[in-house]
Amino acid sequence: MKNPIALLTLSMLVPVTASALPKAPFPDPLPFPDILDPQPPPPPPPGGGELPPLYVSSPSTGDRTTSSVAVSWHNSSAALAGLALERAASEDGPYATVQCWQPMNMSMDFGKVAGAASTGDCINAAHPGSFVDSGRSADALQCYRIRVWDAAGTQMTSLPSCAFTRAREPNERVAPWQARLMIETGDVGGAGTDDFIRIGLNDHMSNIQPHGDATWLDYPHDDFEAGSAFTYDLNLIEDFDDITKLSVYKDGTDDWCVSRMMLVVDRDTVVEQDFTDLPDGCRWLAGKDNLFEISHDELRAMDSWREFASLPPGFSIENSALVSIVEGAVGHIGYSTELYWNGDDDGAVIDPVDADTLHVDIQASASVEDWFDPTVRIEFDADIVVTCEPNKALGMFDVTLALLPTDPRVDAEGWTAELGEFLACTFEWDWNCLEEELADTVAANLPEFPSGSLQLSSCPDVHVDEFGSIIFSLG
Ligand SMILES: [Ca+2]
Ligand SMILES: [Ca+2]
Ligand SMILES: [Ca+2]
Repeated sequence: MKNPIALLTLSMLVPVTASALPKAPFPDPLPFPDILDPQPPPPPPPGGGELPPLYVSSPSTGDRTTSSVAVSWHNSSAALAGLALERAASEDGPYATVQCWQPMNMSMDFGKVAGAASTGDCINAAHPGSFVDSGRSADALQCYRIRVWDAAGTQMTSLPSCAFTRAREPNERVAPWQARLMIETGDVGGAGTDDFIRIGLNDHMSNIQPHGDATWLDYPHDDFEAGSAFTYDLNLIEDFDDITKLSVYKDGTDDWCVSRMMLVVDRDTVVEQDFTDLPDGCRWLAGKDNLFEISHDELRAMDSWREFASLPPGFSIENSALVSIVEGAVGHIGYSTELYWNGDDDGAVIDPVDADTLHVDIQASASVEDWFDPTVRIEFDADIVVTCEPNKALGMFDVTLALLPTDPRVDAEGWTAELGEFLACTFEWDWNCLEEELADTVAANLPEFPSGSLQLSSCPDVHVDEFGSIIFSLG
């Protein structure tokens, strides 16, 4: 197993502050349909005739605090007599009215509207299209839907949208600098798999906030073989408390049995699962039962979760940790591109260039239909950029560190033109465009780590050593 970071730590000196980390800019591929995105109102009928009759569309959730959620919606139907915003503690309800709007000039008979709010509770005005729902509990799911009715008493109810209120105030939040998952595969017959595995740190459905923080796992070796264990770097998340669900999803038909897993965030173990007491000594993900989840409430009830304390990265980031991050990022991208790891010759090598530059050299393979799979080389230099600003309130310095790739380049081992021709670029008359896209995608996704903000008592000297590790020293 790879030792992530540093032999020495700054744990007594360096609290990690809450700060936003950039998120991966590429969309995560989801095997589930995104069916519940808030929708704009339907277009007016052709020819500019009458407005469509009563309609309703899902609300969307916006800013979240520890006690409120901003909700907005569309509805401008001419048939609308009243509109209610409803809330529940889960998607399935039961829903209760938060607020409703009923302009006086809309005549209607409330007696006909079963379940609608009473006349007295509605505001005598047109609905505003948005509402900040306050007085909520922290770190709790809030689900919203819209109910509308017309003057004849016809009602419609939208699909729900949900959001977790924030768990902590902004100055108390933790923006993790590292998230890793150790996975051990069971040792019984057929326990290993060659399927893709996706680890989710929150929901995969787009109507829930937060959602979509997930990583496809693939390193340049045969992953998830029986009896093996490996630690995977996961894509980072902006806010530790946005880990609202831990899921393990298997995409494919090769059954898999997991014996242990452990989620480690900022060097602190937050979730441990041991399935060795089960009949096969492991938990099967097989057939349609291909998803294992630990819910928000289960996570929050764990002692290891409640006792989470982020530890800083320490005095160095070892070369092996940097290589692991790069290989994890390429494996994740591989799920949605033609890039993949093929055998022991593939992988990443990171070498020093000078005191503040690393050279990254990735060898992977590309799958090409009806052809052989060429080897693909991706290379770039990564400049280490350090900022250090005084934090007067704390009498400390806010320090950030980023790896900025320069001049990424890709070569498909002598078969550049053929690779382009066989892949997506044919119609753009640019046989290299897939390669350029790959290089940009890889480069854009690598410098995520370590880019959190640290607080130090002085500005550090940061340099690359002869082994291609990053060393911090306090002046
Ligand atoms: Ca299997
Ligand atoms: Ca495998
Ligand atoms: Ca692999």
